[in-house]
Amino acid sequence: MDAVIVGAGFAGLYMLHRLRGLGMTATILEAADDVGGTWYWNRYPGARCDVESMQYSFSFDEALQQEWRWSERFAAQPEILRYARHVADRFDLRRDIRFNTRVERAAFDEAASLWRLRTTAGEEITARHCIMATGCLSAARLPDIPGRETFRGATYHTGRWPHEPVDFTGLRVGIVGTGSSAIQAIPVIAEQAAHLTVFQRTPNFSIPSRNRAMDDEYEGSWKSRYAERRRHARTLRTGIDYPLNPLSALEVDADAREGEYATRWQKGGTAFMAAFSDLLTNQAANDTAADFVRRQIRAIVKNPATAEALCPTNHPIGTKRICVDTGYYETFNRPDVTLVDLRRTPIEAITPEGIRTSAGEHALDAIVFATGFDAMTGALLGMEIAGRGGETLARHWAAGPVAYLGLMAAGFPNMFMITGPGSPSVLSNMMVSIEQHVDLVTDLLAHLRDRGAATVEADAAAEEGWVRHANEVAHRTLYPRANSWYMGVNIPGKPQVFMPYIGGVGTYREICDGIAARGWEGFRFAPEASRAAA
Ligand code: NA7
Repeated sequence: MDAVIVGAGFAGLYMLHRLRGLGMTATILEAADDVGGTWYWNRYPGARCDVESMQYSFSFDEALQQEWRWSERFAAQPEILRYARHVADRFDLRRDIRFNTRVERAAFDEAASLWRLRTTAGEEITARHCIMATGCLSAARLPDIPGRETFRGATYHTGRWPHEPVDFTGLRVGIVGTGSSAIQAIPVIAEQAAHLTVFQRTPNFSIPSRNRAMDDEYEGSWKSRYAERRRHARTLRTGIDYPLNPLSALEVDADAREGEYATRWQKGGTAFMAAFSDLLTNQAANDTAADFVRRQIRAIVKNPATAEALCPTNHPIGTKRICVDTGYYETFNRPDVTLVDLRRTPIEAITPEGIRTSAGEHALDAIVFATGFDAMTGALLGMEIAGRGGETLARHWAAGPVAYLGLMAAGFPNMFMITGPGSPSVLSNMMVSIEQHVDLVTDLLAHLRDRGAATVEADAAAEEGWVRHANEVAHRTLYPRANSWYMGVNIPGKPQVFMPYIGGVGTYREICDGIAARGWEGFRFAPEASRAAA
């Protein structure tokens, strides 16, 4: 086989399609029993994309993008999963996908120039190239709270939600965490449960989505110029086409600033963070946006103590991923919802009956852990990956992930990471970044074939240079000031480095295109091992 792809989310599906276009043989190995990746696993109540559906979709096929119809401005998980299934069927991808197949080891056989993968069922699969399409937020993380196993009721993780319906009717439910997943789930669970207790360690900033049914005019405005708008989006910082204000928040007067924030708050969604050009680089500018959101929280939430507890104070707005909600803050006005501020009363233990904080026990029938992921590296390091000389990825990344362009790690020939650490990935519209990386890998493999080489790998100096550059760019922004999963802070013992590339989707694409145009600068090509020996 020419290539094995790990993961049948959007990255794996498109990669398979492109490899077939090159005339290559390829198979996807997928742990789940269906396609969809993130959208297969994250089926918690309220799960929804925070990038508009007209943009959170593939652009590679004009007929596909014209024929698919989204029902809402922000699509909910079931609809996005239907879309992933549609893509798999429309391009006849399933015949090359092996479901219920989890990879536990991938090792490069230098003598044969082959990757040897082993599944948890003990099967070995070999291929010339190995493409990791394993996702950035796919290794779900449960917190190390003492007594977790002793709880008598049902427990759930938002990122591993069961496929059978979950009914909270009449139950006392507790939810741990207030990140994007919790902020989407809380209003929906509150509707059903007898009582919902929200255990909050760090409050987050959330912007209303103003989600609504898709209207024909809006859909038409995209579809009539789809190719052109997609091209434009690829040049932007986040890969999302929304109005960007080129002004600094500090160069306009207070009224104009307030007006800009109010308009964006009213329109909803992550475009709020594009209200001014310097919100993520200048603390004083950022403070003006953070203050605006805190004032909205205080205006919405009726109980002043609850409102205060919900106001984020310890990170600049946007430096932890901004949340997008439907009725999140309003939910705390319900009599059957309680906020527990863990900064005042920390969790001591999970007991058979519920969750005990320093203030006493909260009796619960079910606990939802919305406690996030081992982001960007978790899925990769969850496998044993060995490159040249048996060097493992875990050792190579002992001080934090390093990879040239976030695409290839030095010493791991013919292994590619789609949206790996060091690429814009989670700071962007994932669909745009996935398509760009898949296209890049496709071009690189075509080049490899044209020059008759057997392996390509990142040069160690190029890798080091890229990591240095990515770090410099990150430290010009406010992002490193937050204890975020971007920095690996949520995982005990994980090296704290800023993992995604923050230079922007458009800039990153230009850099990659330049590297390709200059004959794939920073990549090393080698002939067939046997031919080299001869
Ligand atoms: P996040 O954003 O990592 O949120 C996890 C939440 O869980 C966050 O509020 C954490 O608080 C909280 N948490 C984690 N461990 C604990 C313990 N031990 N006790 C209390 N609270 C805890 O994950 P999400 O799934 O919401 O979102 C991930 C991304 O998916 C999101 O950004 C979107 O891109 C989609 P903390 O902030 O660490 O104090």
